[in-house]
Parts: sequence; structure tokens; C-alpha cells
Amino acid sequence: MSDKRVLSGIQPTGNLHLGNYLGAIKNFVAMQNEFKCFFMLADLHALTVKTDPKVLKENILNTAATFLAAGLKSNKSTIFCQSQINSHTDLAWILNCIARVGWLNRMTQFKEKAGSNKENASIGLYTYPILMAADILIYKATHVPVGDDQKQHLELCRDIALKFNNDYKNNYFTLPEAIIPKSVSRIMSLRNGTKKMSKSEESDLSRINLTDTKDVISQKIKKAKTDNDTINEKIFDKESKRYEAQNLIKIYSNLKSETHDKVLKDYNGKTFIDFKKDLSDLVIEEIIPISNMIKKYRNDDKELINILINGSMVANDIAEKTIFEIKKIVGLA
Ligand code: AQP
Repeated sequence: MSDKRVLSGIQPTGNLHLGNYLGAIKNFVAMQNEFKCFFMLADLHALTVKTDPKVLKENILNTAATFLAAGLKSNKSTIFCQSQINSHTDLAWILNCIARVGWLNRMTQFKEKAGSNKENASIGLYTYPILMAADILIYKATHVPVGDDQKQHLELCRDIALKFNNDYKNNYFTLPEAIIPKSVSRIMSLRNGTKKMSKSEESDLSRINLTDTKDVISQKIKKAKTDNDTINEKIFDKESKRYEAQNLIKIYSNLKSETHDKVLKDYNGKTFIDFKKDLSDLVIEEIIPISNMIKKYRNDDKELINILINGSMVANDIAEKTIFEIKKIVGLA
């Protein structure tokens, strides 16, 4: 096993969807044989928007079940809940004092999530990227597999680590690198090809949930927005603006492990009616086994809870060592 360390996480904010799967979890599964991996349920991040406590508890268990159902193994990866490791928030405070307000003001995710009512957004939503930097740096992660939407936060994490090293005249932090899947860096909503597929989007028709049934998946793909043109090799041209079509082709090519060019060639001249049928079959083949396993894991929450407790113990040992070293560097220990 290489000495690279991987950390990533997912917020337990609702049903995980095809975007979370292709953009993140599928890559987590592939990495666990090669690297030392830490995968967390980012439950502190989930509090940045209004959350019902009972729903959050359920979402934590659903997300843990989804990790395992998708193929993460507790004997290969450390799977844990962020809120159980106090050093994340200890380090976040120290990093709050390193990061600059101007840096946070540039974060586009805050602008998108806060919308037009910025004044009413939580401070947590604003400082979310600092906690994310702490999540990564507390485990001295070298690599962070994320979707393209998180690239800016990762760059901020590197800036914070670099400033810490400069301010304290050492090379304590290694700068982590993002690993962004090339073929599907961002899965878009099935209803609007310019918006990313998201758990919090109101319309359930905008996403394929990892718990959807066969019929629901077929219906959602049938109803997915497309245009009246046939499939042709110009779909990905900048001026084509066929965003919904591009999104469906990207999903297909990822699931089939084929290039966009090959898919476009195979379906050249065909309509989306034909294509959607085949896409449905592919999505069902990938998602239904996961969906069945999620149900199985949720039948025995004790096993899930034990996995999270064990993961937290492993994570805590490492995080406590790091925070002690950092406290010494900054003069708090
Ligand atoms: N549409 C997407 N395409 C590719 N990757 C995606 N990810 C999320 N949406 C897509 C990746 O999934 C990981 C976990 O994301 P998260 O749940 O922590 O937060 P998020 O990015 O804010 O995801 P959502 O679905 O949009 O959640 P809500 O609606 O709760 O904010 C990340 O690696 C992300 O890149």
C-alpha cells in the first residue's frame, strides 16, 4: 500500500444520488485497495443549513449504509462521523485565525447556497470551507477525491496550509491534492443541465436517488429534459449549448466505461427516446444492487453503529496526535 492518505466526506443531508455516487463514492471504493483511506459522514457540515434532529440521525445511518452498500469496507477504510472527533473543530478554530476574510468571500458555493438572502445564512455555511480544511489537514491527507464543485474549497485548503507553514516558518502541512474524476466531474440535474444534481433540490425528478426503485429510475430518465435534436458528434461543441444532452451522454459513458466519442458514434442519428431506454438499463444495473444493500444494512443498525464507533476510535487517535503537534507549534501546548 502506498503512503498516500486519502480523506473525503459526504454530508448526511438527505438521499444520496447518482452525482454523489459517480462524483465521489465510486472513486472512494476504487481507492481503498491502494491508499490509507478515511471516509467521514460530514454531520457537522450538515448543520450549516436548518436540520431536523430526527431526520439528521436517520440521514447519518442512511449515509453510512450507502457507503457500505456501495462497496466501502470497514476493514480497509476508516469510516466515521466527523462530530465524534473533537480535534476537527479545535483545528478549524486555529485555521479560522489563519484564513483571510477575502479568501472566504470568493467562495462560490456559499454564494450559490446562501442565494439572495446572504444576511440570513448561518455563519457555519460561510466558514464551511475552513472546517473542510481542518477535516483534511487533521489526518495529513495527501489526496482528496471530490467532485468538481469542491475544487475551489480544496484550493482554499491548500492556501490555508501554505500560510500556516509560512506564518510558523515550518513545513508542517503537506499540501493536499484534489482527485477529480475526469469523465464525470459534475453530474447535472435531470431537469436543468446548468444546475448540479443535488440532494437539497426541491424536485425529486431532478436526481436519481441511490434508493430509487427500478420503475422510479425509468420514469425519471424518461422525463429527463432533453432537446428535439438527434444525437450527433456536435453535442459537446461549446456553441451547441445542449447541456441536458451532454449530461445524459456523460452518465452513460461513465457507467459503460466508454469515451464520449464512442457513445456519440454508436448513437449517431438516433433520438433520445432510444438512448434513454439504454441509459435506464445501465443506471438500473448499477443502482439497484446498491439500493438493495442499503435496505439490508438498515435492517441492522447495530452493525452500522459499531462500524462508526470503531472508525471513530481509529480516527480519534490520529487526529489527537495532530492537534497536539499543532498546539505545540502555535504555542498552545
Ligand atoms: N452533482 C454532482 N456531481 C458530481 N459530484 C457531486 N458531488 C455532489 N454533487 C455532485 C460530490 O459528492 C461529494 C459529497 O457532497 P456533499 O453531500 O458533501 O455536498 P454537496 O456537494 O453540497 O452535495 P449535494 O448533493 O449538493 O448536497 P446538498 O444538496 O446537501 O448541498 C462531494 O465530493 C461532491 O463533490
